[in-house]
Amino acid sequence: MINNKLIDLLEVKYPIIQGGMAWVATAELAAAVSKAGGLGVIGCGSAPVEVVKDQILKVKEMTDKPFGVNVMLLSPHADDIMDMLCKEKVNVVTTGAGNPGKYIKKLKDANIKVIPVVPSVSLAKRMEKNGADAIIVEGTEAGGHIGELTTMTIVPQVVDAVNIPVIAAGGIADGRGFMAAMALGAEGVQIGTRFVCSDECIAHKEYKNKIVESKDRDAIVTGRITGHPVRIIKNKLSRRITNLEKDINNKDEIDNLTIGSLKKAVIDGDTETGSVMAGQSSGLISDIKTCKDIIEDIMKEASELKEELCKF
Ligand code: TUI
Repeated sequence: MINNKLIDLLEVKYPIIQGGMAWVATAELAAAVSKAGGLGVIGCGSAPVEVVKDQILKVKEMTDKPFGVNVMLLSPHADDIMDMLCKEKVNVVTTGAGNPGKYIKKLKDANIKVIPVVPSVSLAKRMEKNGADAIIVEGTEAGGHIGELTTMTIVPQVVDAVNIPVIAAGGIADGRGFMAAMALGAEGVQIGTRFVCSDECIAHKEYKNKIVESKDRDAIVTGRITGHPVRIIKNKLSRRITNLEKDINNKDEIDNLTIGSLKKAVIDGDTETGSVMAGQSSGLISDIKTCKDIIEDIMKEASELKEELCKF
């Protein structure tokens, strides 16, 4: 691919960034994606600094390719993790669930590329002003903690509003989604859920199966009343939360129900009372394959589509 700003910025073969999903995006997944030519990303979630550092060392042992770390800004360890990342000189930091403004200068001084995930035009503009190298714009189709706007509408608005490269996220799982994102003006994509259903992902097989088996309307949103909307696959937990959401006084009970629920699903394989975070693209995913096959199939489908679309 020629003239792609994201490929130049990240020094990767393909403009595909893997989502930094808590518990799921371990060293194994990040290394596999980076080896396959994308940008693998370790997801910190709420893990303490030593755990994240171990994961970084593990990826460095597995590959010389560039990789990134996603810092979830609601984590109590975010400050310490940022300091450690500057020392470890990772290539890229992506952030989620908050405004990373106060960390950008320190990361840039350590020669780290900073790519915040944002759900809106205003935050994208602020991040560009603060020195971000690129922006991941995540639509509400994504899994986990989400914003309100769709990928289709927010990506082109951010493309028009900033001059740094824009990466589209939310709902992208195949070559069609990739090409749609490029048509909206993105320089690349971030993909999460499709990579959960990979051989290298350490998530429990029941977690992967739950995504593979899910259909178009199964990835629903819980937690709107708590102010932390989270997209998960429908199950016993989601039904319980949906019921509790009928009464605003149940806010604390809902928050308590979600603590530890992601680990329960990802690690223990309890996909009924655990939280199976996944995006709307779950309905598009019907198999588990290697990260290399995922990436190469996306790029092959995209390049075939390019020929098709040139007819118009
Ligand atoms: O961060 C994500 N996805 C996540 S984080 C996560 S862990 C978690 N679990 C339960 C509750 C909360 C978090 C699971 N999935 N995606 C990136 C993302 N960032 N989506 C939306 C945002 C975001 C939201 C508000 C980014 C910035 C922001 O700024 C608000 C402000 O401070 O101005």
